[in-house]
Amino acid sequence: MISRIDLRGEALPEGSALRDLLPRAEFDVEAALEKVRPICEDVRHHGAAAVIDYGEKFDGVRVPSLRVPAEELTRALDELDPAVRAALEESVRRARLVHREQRRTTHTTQVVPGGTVTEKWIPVERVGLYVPGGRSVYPSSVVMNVVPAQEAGVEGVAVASPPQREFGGLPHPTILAACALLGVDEVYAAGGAQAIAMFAYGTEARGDEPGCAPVNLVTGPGNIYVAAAKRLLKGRIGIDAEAGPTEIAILADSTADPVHVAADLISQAEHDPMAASVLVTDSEELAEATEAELKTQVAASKHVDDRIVPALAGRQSAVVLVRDLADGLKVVDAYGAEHLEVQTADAAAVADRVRNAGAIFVGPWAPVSLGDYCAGSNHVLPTGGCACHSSGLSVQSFLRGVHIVDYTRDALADVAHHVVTLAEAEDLPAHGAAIKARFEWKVPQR
Ligand code: HSO
Ligand code: ZN
Repeated sequence: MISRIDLRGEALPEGSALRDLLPRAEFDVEAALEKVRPICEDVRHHGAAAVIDYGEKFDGVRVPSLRVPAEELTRALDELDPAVRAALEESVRRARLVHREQRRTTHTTQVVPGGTVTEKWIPVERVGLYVPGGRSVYPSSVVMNVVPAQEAGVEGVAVASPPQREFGGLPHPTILAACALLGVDEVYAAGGAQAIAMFAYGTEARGDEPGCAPVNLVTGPGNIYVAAAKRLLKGRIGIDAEAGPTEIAILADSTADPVHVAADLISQAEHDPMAASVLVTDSEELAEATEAELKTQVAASKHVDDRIVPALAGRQSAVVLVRDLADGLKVVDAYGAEHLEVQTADAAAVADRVRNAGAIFVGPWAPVSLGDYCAGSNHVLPTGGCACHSSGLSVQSFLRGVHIVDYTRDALADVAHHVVTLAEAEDLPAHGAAIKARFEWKVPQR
């Protein structure tokens, strides 16, 4: 059901050579670009009408209005299963605790007497949060997008999620309920590339229905067309990341429990036939026990044929055997998983040695499922190896750091000669002149 890669033979190669030995899903955003380009252009020129037409084409339902009426949000929250509501409230509470503490504070550095640089963190004015529909209806993703935006102090928060035919063209009721729970009242029944284009270009008001004002930043996971639209519109809007299929890597030794390891590998395979589940271990016994356990647990799972089996059997998933944990660490660093579990002896110390992962889950009692819902951490994380250079969604994603430069006459005079020298070295004499003009066209001598 899951393939094996045996790296115990010789010394591990470095860098990209090692990466090439490891499994990874193909997620060819480039190929989807040509498909989404005309969609984005249509939305740019025809606004809401184009978004509605594409919704009819791709989601199979023509929405009466893009903007979800306020009473539908209230109704969805009223009708939400009380147990789901309580769980979402706990998820929100924990996420707020963590995200509130991420808020960076304004800091002033006195560079020289009379010369300061203050770094001020200013929230983005207006954001569009994308929440997928279809196979993945995740109210938890509403929480993971909205909480950091709110904790950052973003004033304009709009959510878009695909219209669902069985709900009369509204987004899924649990998505609406989660928005209502979080106090988000601007929700659009729009999905795919057309939703991202709607956020980027805005749409006009139609009759009583208000338009969608353009946003500055779009965040949230989505399918390949959402990723392609983000890539296409990046620049006009800011984006968080181009989310690919979900990934779990588990670094485990002989102390790990194969029942837990198998359950956790299946837990992310359940998302998507393209999801990746990778076990990296120095223990052949654990590898064998996990493979046997996978068979038993998969047989007792839901979503088996459409997601779990193709995900585990796909070339993106594998059991990777390594000589020792040091090699295991090299492998997980080269892979840069979205989620990495460390299930080894002294797991905290081993986890501390990891460089590349979107989020790290330490020991037997911190499975990825906990992080997906109720750890307090964020579950919108870098995929496809992007953990080597990017972070998951956080309050920081919604803030911009602005430098405020404040110098007195004396402080400028002290450094004027250096500025003029560098300006001349770069053949930019007007830069130097902007300094000299303040001192009777002379460079102050200090
Ligand atoms: N594991 C997914 C997030 C998710 N899981 C939502 C359950 N619901 C990507 O991090
Ligand atoms: Zn998940």
